[in-house]
Amino acid sequence: MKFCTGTGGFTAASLVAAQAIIAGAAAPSTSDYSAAQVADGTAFKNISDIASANMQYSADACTYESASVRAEWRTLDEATRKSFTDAVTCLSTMEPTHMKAEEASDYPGVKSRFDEFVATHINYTMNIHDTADFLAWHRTFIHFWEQDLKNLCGYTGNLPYWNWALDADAPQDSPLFSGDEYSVGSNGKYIDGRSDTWLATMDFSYPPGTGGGCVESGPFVNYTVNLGPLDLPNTDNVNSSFQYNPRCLVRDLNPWFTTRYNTYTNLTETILDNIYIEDFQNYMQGYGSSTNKLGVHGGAHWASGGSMQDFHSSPADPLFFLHHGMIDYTWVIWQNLDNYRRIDAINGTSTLGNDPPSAEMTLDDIVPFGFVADDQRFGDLMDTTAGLFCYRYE
Ligand SMILES: [Cu+2]
Repeated sequence: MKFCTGTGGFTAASLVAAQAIIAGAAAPSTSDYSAAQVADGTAFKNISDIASANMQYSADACTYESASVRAEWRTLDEATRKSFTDAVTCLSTMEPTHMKAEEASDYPGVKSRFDEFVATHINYTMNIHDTADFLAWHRTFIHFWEQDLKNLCGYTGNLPYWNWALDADAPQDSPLFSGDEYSVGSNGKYIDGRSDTWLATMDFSYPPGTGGGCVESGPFVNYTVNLGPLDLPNTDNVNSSFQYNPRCLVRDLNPWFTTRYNTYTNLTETILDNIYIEDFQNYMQGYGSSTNKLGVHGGAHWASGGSMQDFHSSPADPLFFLHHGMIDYTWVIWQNLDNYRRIDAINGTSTLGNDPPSAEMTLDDIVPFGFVADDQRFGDLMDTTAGLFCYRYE
């Protein structure tokens, strides 16, 4: 077990650790740490350790010890990284498993098992973002993808995640995108001479990133994206949701976004400064704030470029699943800093921005997974060490 305790030397943090494991004690807040500890990742490491310690007190069939461990990409050995990307390629070249023959004409762009995930996300986009089940739906979506990598493609590891805070200064220099055979594929080929992009929905312009073209080297150099884009600025979007539009995988890693939205300060404040689920989920997605317009969730989507910027078809880039691993990890920490109050905390309806208006969701609602898997009861998706799930992060 690679669970390590803090490096020591910060008494405030050890004090917090001692308090948080007492049932019902308040979760730590930013004021328990210095600004330097928040900015350099020390506070994040500490709250991750506290959340892990708290998880050891739950006594389900799935225990802390038996839970599978999801680790950050760069900590995996080379063989595990390679077997992961090989399994992704397997999924993207495998026939669909859930779409019925008579449905194929309605989903012309669904050519693979991987595409069934993309199509399902496209189908439910307006019911899984800025809704009560944003976090739970995406947790479950990446879980089923991880299960397919294992069960259909022989992957023996666990879903890795991308801690973008480690790369916030310069994501283009991240080891994830080195482009060697143990990376998640390179950045896109650099395209010169591009101008700033006006994002009307966000009311800001952003500069071009460090790539912009097709992924040039590494595992996904021959990968084909079949679906989308539906809502990219400056791009020919498809005319219908499931249109067949085969093309290369595009990336455009852009520090303009990560330096604003994906630093350790952004990440740690997301967890510590939002006590209520409605505030936590809004802050993470950038809703309801004029200063945090994208949140850590939107920030890393926009910072990646290509399909990852497309609201509907973003799972077309395998990087989506590593990013959403980090989003889920962030939620796991938030939940387990005060698990008595937070494991089952939900708030909101089932429509984006409650438009059109819909009923407040409850834990008894059924959450749909389309071509991915059977529909699930919302309340069964809240705890990563119960029901469908038995995993934790380190
Ligand atoms: Cu999504």
